[in-house]
Order: sequence, then structure tokens, then C-alpha cells
Amino acid sequence: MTEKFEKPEIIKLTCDVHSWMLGWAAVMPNPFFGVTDASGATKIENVPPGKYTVEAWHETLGKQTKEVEVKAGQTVKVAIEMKK
Ligand SMILES: [Cu+2]
Repeated sequence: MTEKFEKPEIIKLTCDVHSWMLGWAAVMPNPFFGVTDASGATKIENVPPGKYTVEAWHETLGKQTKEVEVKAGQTVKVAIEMKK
């Protein structure tokens, strides 16, 4: 199935037959995103220098944001703690 979305949003996908089936589709406004691994880490590469707001989203813990400045040729580590 192919679907086109016009604006960035997070879409909840459910099944009409099986109540336990659940998924999420994230429509992103740019190519700078990542999905965390089992340790909770992800890497976003090739981000142009500038000031950004990093947003972390979790299906039950909501979202947190953090301001970050990326400088040319540097790696920036951002720690975001998701709280219940
Ligand atoms: Cu199903």
C-alpha cells in the first residue's frame, strides 16, 4: 500500500480486526531524523551547521525538545530524558 501525506504528522495505525495490532507512521518535514536502538540512541548525520530544536517522541511518554547548535565538522551529543 502506498500513501502520500501532505504535512508532517505522527499517525497512529490500528487494525479493525485485531485490537492488539498497533503501529505508528511518522511523516517528517526533513531528512534529519532517527529511530532509537535498543539502548535508546540514534544518530542524525550530515546536519548543516545552525541552531536547531531536537524533538524526541515516544508513543506513551510524549515528547521532549532540546535546543542544539551544530557547528561545521563537529559532532554534537544531545541527551534527552523521557519522563513518565
Ligand atoms: Cu489485524
